[in-house]
Amino acid sequence: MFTRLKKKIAGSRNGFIRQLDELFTGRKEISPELLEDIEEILVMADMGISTVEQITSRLQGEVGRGELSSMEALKTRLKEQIKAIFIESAGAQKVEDREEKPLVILVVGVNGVGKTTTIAKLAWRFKQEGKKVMLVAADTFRAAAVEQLEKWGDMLAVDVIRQESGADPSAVAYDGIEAAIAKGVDVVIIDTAGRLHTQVNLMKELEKIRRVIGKKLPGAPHETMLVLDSTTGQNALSQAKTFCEATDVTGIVLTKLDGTAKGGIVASIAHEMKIPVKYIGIGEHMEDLRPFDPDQFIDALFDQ
Ligand SMILES: Nc1nc2c(ncn2[C@@H]2O[C@H](COP(=O)(O)OP(=O)(O)O)[C@@H](O)[C@H]2O)c(=O)[nH]1
Ligand SMILES: [Mg+2]
Repeated sequence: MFTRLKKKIAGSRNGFIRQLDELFTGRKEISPELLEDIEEILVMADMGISTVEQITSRLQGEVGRGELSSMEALKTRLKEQIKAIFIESAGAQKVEDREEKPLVILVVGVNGVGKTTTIAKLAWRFKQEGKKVMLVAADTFRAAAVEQLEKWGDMLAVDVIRQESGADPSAVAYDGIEAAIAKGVDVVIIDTAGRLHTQVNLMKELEKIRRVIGKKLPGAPHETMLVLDSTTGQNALSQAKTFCEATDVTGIVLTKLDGTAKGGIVASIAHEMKIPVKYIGIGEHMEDLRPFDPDQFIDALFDQ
């Protein structure tokens, strides 16, 4: 599993991590210029300026106090600083460990980020754990979206609740919760359209879905997962801000980390949103959705 993760995020490892390594091997002393160069590489890797400033100012402090005497020590501290950012934003309960039944997961995010595929992968994970899963096609805006979810439902042998395209998403969500309760389902995953028309409309649509779900099953949705495409870089961050203002996001899924050399976006999102990154997507296979593990991720990134 670790080897596959390493292989899948090779883009970032051969990208900004290699640049850092070249910097560390090419320089003899820890100078202000070296710290500036590190800063530049991290910013270019989509880590975001405020995140990078936090990291380098801490490193600067340690250098100033004479606590970092070798390049190796500096590299280790850099790794630890990035890991600390992930850990600061984590802390929330794992989705898999939640005990609500049915556990209702609402999946939001703009078109094309990987919501529907992520839902299929989540369904596969829960099924592996022996749980009964149901999918709800509340992305009623495009007929193809409903068909795509149904196709996954067939492949995974999971029920999909749908209505005709153009139906009210909250009505489909309501049907879904009702069916899930009736059938004794363990996990319900709701796909949404996530049109970024206007902030107000997005908010209204998501709030209506939530309200309707909560009416049928108090406390639901238990998780609202925002899916972001890591290849869109800082754009993903601005989407995160929009969605977090519009609704109560409890976790983030960062997809397509196999398709970027700028894995720094994970740290940027974790640091600026203060919402845990719960899963990462590293490919098209079912096993390519992984619960986000900061230690493992950092090791896979830095270990050559
Ligand atoms: N390489 C890669 N592709 C992904 C990943 N997640 C999703 N995709 C692809 O992204 C495209 C859009 O996904 P889709 O689930 O339809 O996005 P949606 O519009 O948000 O529902 C599809 O071609 C997926 O196969 C990932 O982690 N890695
Ligand atoms: Mg979709």
